[in-house]
Amino acid sequence: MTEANHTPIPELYVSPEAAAALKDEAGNMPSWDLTQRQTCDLELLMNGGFNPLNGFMSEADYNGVVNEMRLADGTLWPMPITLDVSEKFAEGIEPGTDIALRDQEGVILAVMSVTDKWVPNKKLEAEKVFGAGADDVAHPAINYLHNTAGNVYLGGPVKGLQTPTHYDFRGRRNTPNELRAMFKKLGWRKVVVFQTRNPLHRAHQELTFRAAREAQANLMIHPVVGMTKPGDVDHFTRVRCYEAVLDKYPQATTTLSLLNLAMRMAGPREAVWHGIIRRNHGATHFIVGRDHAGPGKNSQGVDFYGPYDAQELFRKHEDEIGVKMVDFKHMVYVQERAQYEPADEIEEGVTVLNISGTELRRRLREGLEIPEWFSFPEVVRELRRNSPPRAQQGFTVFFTGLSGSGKSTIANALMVKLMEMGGRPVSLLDGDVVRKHLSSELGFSKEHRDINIKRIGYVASEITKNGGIAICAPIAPYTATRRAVREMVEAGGAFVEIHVATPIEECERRDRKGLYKLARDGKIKEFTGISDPYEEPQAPELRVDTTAIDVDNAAHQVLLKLEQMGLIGLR
Ligand code: PPS
Repeated sequence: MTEANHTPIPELYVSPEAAAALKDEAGNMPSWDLTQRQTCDLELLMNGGFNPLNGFMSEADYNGVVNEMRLADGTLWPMPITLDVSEKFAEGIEPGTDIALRDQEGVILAVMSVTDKWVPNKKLEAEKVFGAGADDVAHPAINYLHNTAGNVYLGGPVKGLQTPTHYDFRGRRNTPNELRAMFKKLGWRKVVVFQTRNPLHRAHQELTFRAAREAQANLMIHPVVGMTKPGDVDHFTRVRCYEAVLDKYPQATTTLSLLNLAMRMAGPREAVWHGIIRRNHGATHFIVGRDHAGPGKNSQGVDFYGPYDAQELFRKHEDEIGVKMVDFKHMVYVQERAQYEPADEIEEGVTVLNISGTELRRRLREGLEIPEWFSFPEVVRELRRNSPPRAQQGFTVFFTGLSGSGKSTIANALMVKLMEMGGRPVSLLDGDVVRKHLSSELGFSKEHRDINIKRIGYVASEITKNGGIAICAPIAPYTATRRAVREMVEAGGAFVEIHVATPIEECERRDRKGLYKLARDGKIKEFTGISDPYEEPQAPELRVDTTAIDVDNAAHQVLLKLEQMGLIGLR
């Protein structure tokens, strides 16, 4: 186990001739469009990363894995690798059917010969595999189970036709056999692997370097770039950071390779799974911390698994996993000695410095200093580029309120004021204008209003993500739809909801467009506030009522709010 195994591992790819023939046949097979997670799983099935699996799991393997962490033949395997499909697709599929598996662009990657079809007990799967709080969709894998995964699982062996295409960092992506061959060529007999889904800072560099030195082994930084925890730093930024840190290691004994794994955040079970995957990639040692691959906080704000010990489960199965566990030492910076040391080896009375993940994010957000003892300047530069201070990030101002409440007028005034300040491009998505250009075929039913608002939200989120300011001014009468837009936008910047709370009596008294009269006369149906609902926002960032204040004043209140949130700097 402590000597690397350089023998090639079985892959599921068929010969190029067989692939060409299967591709022709596949045109007549039922075809399944893989989800992003399934595409990641398929890649590792095909290239041997999930060896000994030869396809998506059968029902017997699945039951064994969920209940005992073992395949039906007794082999240790902690994670269900299943092909979930919709009930509709499953209707026509029986054991014996071959199905074509396609990526998101429709390219046929593999053919699966279905042997099993069953309806899983998702609740049980969530409980057994992902632990406490089986219905809590704050856990990314439980969320996938309940909100993305189809209700039927199909299992069967897979024949690989083609590897999924990656356009980014191609030189850094390696299959298990490529790594085995490389280790053989370099004469690397011991390889310590470090798994991560975060940028590397000095503490990680110290810990990995130390781990490799203690094991007298070479080191492979093996970050996950498939799917990690929602909210993580994107892999493009991370890989640029890893490449920068690579220079800080001895070149002859350290390498970096990217793993296109879809993580599940399953703590101890995940650690064991990662170990098996790394064994397949030619590792002899694997760095594991007590809280390896943790899912973080549940929807009550409490840690999902509480304090847990992934090392314990790993150690118990070390022989079967086939790689040796190396302790993830918690490294801290000792100011007096100006160096990193393992926290459990430090005597009392010295000054220990540390910056938590939350504190790092705050400093990045607010453009504050990040000291050199904490991270490398190259890494900090990349992170700052990815997460500029708030006053340089994009954001959306979303006005909502009744027809005639003053949304468009304030929005226009705000746009002009922001343009006067300069610095960021501003786009106005006014209700009437959007309905002319983006939503001209839509009416005012609940369904159509929702489509209209989601379109506005999508455009606003794109503008926000790219550093611009989007000002939206639709009625947007439904709370749930406004929440959906908020979520979309917040993935790329701030969302500022302004309720223009001018009472209906005042809106009707003004009746600028004469619409209230028409609505009262029954000439316009489903008119908001008269014959259609308006659900008031419960906690908008700001509420303004234009009954008693003028437009300029209202727009200025919005500016003050933006300033308070750190989104603009008033001169
Ligand atoms: S929604 O509910 O957010 O999709 O509405 P929105 O896109 O903002 O469009 C509202 C403008 O359309 C005019 N209008 C109506 N409003 C409400 N209900 C009905 N039935 C209706 N029919 C036409 C009205 O001029 C709204 O403009 P504003 O600027 O809000 O006065």
